[in-house]
Amino acid sequence: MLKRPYGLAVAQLGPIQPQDTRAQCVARLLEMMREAASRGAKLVVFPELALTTFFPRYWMNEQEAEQRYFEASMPGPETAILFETARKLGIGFYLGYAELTKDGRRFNTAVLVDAQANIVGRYRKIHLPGHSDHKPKAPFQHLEKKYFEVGNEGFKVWDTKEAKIGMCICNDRRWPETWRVMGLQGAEIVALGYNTPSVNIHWPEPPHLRMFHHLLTLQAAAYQNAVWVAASAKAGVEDGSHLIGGSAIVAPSGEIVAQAQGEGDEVIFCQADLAMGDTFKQHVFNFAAHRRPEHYRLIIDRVGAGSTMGAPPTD
Ligand code: ING
Repeated sequence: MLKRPYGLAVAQLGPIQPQDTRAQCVARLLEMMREAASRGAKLVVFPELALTTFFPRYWMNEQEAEQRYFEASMPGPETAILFETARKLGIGFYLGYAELTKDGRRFNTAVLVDAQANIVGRYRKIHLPGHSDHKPKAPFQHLEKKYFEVGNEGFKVWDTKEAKIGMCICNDRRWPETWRVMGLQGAEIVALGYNTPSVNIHWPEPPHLRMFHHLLTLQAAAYQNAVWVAASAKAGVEDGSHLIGGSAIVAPSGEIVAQAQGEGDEVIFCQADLAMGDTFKQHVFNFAAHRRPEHYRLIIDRVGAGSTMGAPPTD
């Protein structure tokens, strides 16, 4: 018997083509939201930038990007139906999208919406990968550093009715600090979306490593912070560019308990027991009992790897 059952769903999106409209995309999200609710999910996690094609692969000026790919309000005219349907179904959701703020700032953002369709939390992506310059020789660009500002609201955890939920986005998952900051706030579930190209434009990385590193980071993070992880891909071939699938739900044990089978629209589900996280937090990852921050200073004080080498013992 599960002590603290929590129905957790991930809705993986297949490709969104540049010519696809937001309405077409929202219709796909709604269909998966309904399936998630029918399977008993309390939360369904959608991908990063879930309303449009992964536009950072294109070079354009910021104004054109804003006009075509950013949301000036959330909910907006085309996304309100997501909130209304969530309230009717009694299901919460995580949605990633390109945020244009009232004062004209641009972030790669996700919102956490509760079962009454209230936005309980917002996260703005902090680890922006890629570059801001035009690389005409590259097969495609990765211009998140051009189109988005670094998130200015930190990594937070929100105390929803049944679980403490944190959020991050895509590249954030590769950095242990992301997870530890949420672990130190008592996160029980971390939701994230991602768009991960299978081709590396910087060096000839073997494609199988993309999936390996994706799952490795989720499993390590889940275990080392005793959290449930729900990770949702936008997957498949968008305008000729392939994005990995591999949407997954990972338990605090580090074990993958559900994983997408394909690269299309697909809902995966797990009746999670949040009590598993409690067990790991009480024992092996009892932060208060075992962590020694007095020896961790370099993690805060230093950005890049430095050259201060250790000296041999003197006694
Ligand atoms: N995408 C990729 C990600 O971090 C990437 C970019 C892939 C960077 C592999 C480094 C290595 O999954 C986004 N959107 O961050």
